[in-house]
Amino acid sequence: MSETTRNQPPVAMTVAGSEATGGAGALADIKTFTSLGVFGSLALTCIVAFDPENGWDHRVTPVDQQTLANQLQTITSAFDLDAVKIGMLGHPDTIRTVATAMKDLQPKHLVLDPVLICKGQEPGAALDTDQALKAEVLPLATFVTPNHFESLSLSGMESIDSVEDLKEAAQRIHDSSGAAVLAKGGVRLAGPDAVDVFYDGSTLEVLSEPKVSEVPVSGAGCSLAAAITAELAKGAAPLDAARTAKSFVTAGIRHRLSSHLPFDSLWQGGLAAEA
Ligand code: PXL
Repeated sequence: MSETTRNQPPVAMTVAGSEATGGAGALADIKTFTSLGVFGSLALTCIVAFDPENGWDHRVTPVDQQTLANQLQTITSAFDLDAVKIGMLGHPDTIRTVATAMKDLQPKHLVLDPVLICKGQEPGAALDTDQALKAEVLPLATFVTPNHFESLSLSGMESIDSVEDLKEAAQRIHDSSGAAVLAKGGVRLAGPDAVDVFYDGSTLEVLSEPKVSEVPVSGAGCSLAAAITAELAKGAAPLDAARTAKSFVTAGIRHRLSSHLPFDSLWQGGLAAEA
């Protein structure tokens, strides 16, 4: 059913895992879309339930490939999507299913949060995922938002210790993918500011906000990429989308939620609470 006279919100899809507490993953994405005035749909890739009896370790249950393909088919048949975000895929098979769907869909905006490992996981766990993500999904992305660890992996650099290093990483990742890049320094770069570097092949811009917290906050990466996706869905230019997303996340960190978890969780209502 369609009524052309009605003012409809833009529609975005996230392809992401559920993290049950709602700090990160698909729930963070959908809350972000809603907060920024975008209708969200979800193709669920896996279910993460932290284990409170074992140091809040990650327990990951993948969604089977046919069920994921079905969700992608439903959503892409129902909507002319304004933008797509890809979050945690977690397994090479999942990467292949999603890459196949995205090759067919060719979305105008495909924002890739190249989630390799979550806080507290061992880097080695991600190697096969890492290769498949680089080979199959990165070339399809129009925008990619690597954190410090992911920037090392995607750029092939040995270390990223300064803003100059982060600029080089952003340039290398753009050169190999063709995507606009927001390489995030976060709390991994020393200094009073949380610094990210934007590069799209012509504009190199350092985005900087005073650090709110010296420890990582759950959901910051997911919400940043989701906010970029929402802004692109609304028609923003990539650099403007990155700027708005950074303000959204900084306010969300200021208003973060403490709990029994060993880390705080970003609150997507932060920016609205400050308005
Ligand atoms: O923050 C990365 C992330 C993304 N998606 C899911 C997660 C996590 C980290 O815990 O669980 C589903």
